[in-house]
Amino acid sequence: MSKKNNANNQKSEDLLDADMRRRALLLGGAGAAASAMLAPYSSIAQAATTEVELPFANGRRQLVAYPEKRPLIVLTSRPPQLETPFDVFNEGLITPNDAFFVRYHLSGIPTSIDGDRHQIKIGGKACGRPFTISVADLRQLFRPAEIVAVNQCSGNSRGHFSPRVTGGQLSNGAMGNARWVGVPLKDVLARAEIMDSARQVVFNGLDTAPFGGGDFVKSLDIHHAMDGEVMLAYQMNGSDLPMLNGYPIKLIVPGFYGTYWIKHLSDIEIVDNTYEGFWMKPAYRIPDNDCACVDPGKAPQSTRPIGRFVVRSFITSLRDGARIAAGRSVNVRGIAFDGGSGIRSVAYSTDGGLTWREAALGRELSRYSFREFTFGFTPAGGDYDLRVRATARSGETQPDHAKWQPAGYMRNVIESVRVTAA
Ligand SMILES: Nc1nc2c(c(=O)[nH]1)N[C@H]1C(S)=C(S)[C@@H](COP(=O)(O)O)O[C@H]1N2
Ligand SMILES: [Mo]
Repeated sequence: MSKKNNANNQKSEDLLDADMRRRALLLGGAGAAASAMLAPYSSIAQAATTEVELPFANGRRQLVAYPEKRPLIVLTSRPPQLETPFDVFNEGLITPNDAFFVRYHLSGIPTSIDGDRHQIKIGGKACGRPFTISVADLRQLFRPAEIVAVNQCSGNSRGHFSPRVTGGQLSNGAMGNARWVGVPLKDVLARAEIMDSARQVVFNGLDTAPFGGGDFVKSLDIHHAMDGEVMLAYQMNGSDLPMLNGYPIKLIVPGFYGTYWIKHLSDIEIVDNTYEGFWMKPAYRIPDNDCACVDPGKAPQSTRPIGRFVVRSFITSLRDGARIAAGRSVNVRGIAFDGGSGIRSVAYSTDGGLTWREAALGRELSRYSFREFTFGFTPAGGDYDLRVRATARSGETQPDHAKWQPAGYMRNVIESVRVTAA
């Protein structure tokens, strides 16, 4: 399970280690692991430790520890789709690598990658100078950039949709906040002699569809790809990326839904058209109107690709249904984030939204990060419906009533945490 060891093949392990040592010398002792290895499927899923009940129908899930992961909530095992238990978000603003959610679409996921030697191919019709670059070269030849940013699945919280929609029935744990280190995509593409005709950049990773169907391929407009923030990350929270989160290279698209954050990135194509492969169209599209929503049960008239996060906030220190002590002050904390304008304010209500006051905000790690908020209140006794409503610097705020769309993306209704004081 370690990124260096293949327990099944001592010989190749020896060769690999020798090779790694040699590379470590040549590269001046860079400590990064040179390869990664996951066990075969048969041994991936260890015995389930516990079960959890997510708060919607058919919400019973197993907690299973996958390689490099603590026990996480299993949505599907093939391909692996793992959700972060919500308590983790109260541990700190950064989501630990071993607790970070996992989402794949195709079951042909890589289980062994020689990290430093892994190559990314850059080409496409609107690329004047195609080339390949290794991860080692990315580390060596470019100035590293760093950003703290939330990755969130488009379908995070889909299981709470009413009326319900098809797709992975996730609660609120398909998100996480990490410190990413890598190379701005702009700096890499500066070597590609991009032609004036360039319209989009298309990204593919190593995973495949063994039973047919297309690769998971996504695209960004050329100006977005070149904005200096989109990044090829080789580090997550100070370590190599976990295999299941895209080792050795993941595309970071701050403020945009996770679908664009291609894992095990292997191909970049600069193209002169709008790429419309399956995962850009018809998949991952939203109603093309201001609210990205339709009346429940209706189909949108026209659609556009999903883009930036809508603003959200969550109380993390109290669970729905919690019992607290009457007459004693409680300190409530939580997190808020949006698609990159940053959080301007968080209001809270202890009476189900009748009256609101301002919560205190913590330090801003970045405009793309989880932002902490806190407030105190002293319950007299009885039932309390606690709500928080974040407002972004863009002016966007959270709706009182959940918006609906058939794919179950972009949920951001004001959440309610009901507690009883006695
Ligand atoms: N190669 C590859 N990259 C991918 C995907 C995938 O299926 N294959 N899924 C995307 C989706 S929809 C999400 S939400 C994020 C999840 O990132 P994580 O698994 O590192 O949390 O990966 C994205 N990148
Ligand atoms: Mo996703």
